[in-house]
Amino acid sequence: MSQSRPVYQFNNIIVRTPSQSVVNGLRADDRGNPTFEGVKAEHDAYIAAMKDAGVKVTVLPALEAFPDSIFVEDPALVFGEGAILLRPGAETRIKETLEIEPTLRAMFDTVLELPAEGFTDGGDVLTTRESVMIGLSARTTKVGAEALQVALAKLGRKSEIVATPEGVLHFKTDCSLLDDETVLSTARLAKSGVFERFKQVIIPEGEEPAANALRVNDVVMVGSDFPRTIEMLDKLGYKVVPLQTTEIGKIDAGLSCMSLRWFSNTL
Ligand code: CIR
Repeated sequence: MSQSRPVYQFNNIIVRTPSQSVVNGLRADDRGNPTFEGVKAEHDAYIAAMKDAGVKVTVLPALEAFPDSIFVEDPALVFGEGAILLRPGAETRIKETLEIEPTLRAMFDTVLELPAEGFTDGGDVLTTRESVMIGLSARTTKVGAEALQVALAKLGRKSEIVATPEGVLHFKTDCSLLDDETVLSTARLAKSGVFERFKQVIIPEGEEPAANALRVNDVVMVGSDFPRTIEMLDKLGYKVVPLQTTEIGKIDAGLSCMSLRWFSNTL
């Protein structure tokens, strides 16, 4: 289904306050624990930037039992037309879905569930104007991705299953949309040919984590630790909002992970 409004236009987001346990969040390589205060400061700045970008922010309470629950993007997928409850592929995260479910049922008329087999993390899902791209990864299995395709079809969304580069946590770890026609991607992901129908802006070598940027309305939020990416996007005419991601970066997270975003006609 193609929509009339730009895919990056949002007026609603859900975020979750970080728990003290966030310092124990999952990570592939240990570069030391993030500090709670640092994560909280980065999260607070993110919420402020979202409000500045014109979205209504619903803030859910911290969940001490779930260190990674600040990353609300992974247990669900939301659109104006409905929400889908996902099945995160990390054992410590799968029950985050049950925690976010009541909020989604209260906010959306349609909430779809996936069958209890296979796994899908929201971090592997890139919503584009023409289709929803689902990246296979260590967190998203083929069975999970196919089940998600069935749910997406019920919401009238076309989808496609694509590959995530080896060793990369999520599909969106390595890419984000800059606008309806343009994708920001690492060279390693672009090389797979997955973005041939898009204009592609390639991340400067050495700044790969900057690929998880986030276009919200008029602005592109980008990690402030990535000056060459910021300069490149600025020169291309994007209105860049640098946000610190140093602490959440230690637990393999970027900017898309911290919110569920949608456009509601009934705001
Ligand atoms: C995890 O490994 O699940 C978290 N430490 C990071 C999740 C990042 N989420 C995302 O990219 N959507």
